[in-house]
Amino acid sequence: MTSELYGGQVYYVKVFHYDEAGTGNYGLRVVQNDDNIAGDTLVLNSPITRLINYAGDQDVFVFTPSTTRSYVIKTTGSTDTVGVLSDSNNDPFADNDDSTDLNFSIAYTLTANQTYYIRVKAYNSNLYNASYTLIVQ
Ligand SMILES: [Ca+2]
Ligand SMILES: [Ca+2]
Repeated sequence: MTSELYGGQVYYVKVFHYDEAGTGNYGLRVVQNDDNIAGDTLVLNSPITRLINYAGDQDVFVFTPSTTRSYVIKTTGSTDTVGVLSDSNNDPFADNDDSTDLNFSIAYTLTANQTYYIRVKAYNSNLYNASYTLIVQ
């Protein structure tokens, strides 16, 4: 089930067996809803719009260039974003906060057929429900 929950409130989840007399084990997990849990694949020149779903949300995108050259990775929109570029070992090697506006923009020479990870977060770690559009050019 999906519900919007508010900070400082107490919530109860009642779990019961479909069969009144039934017993058995079950697992229960509460996760924050994210539009980017598995990581999205970024395609050259194909903008992708996602949300900072909750405070502290960091969306991760995967990009594998087909040619070695300089690429520009940036967001557009009204959300103040921060971007971090990492290599296939998830080691960050470039980051940016603001470019000509509050969107980040990273220009870097990337190697063909290497996997890169782009992490997008909001500059304001309390921000949520804020959209941005990510593009690699
Ligand atoms: Ca998200
Ligand atoms: Ca920014």
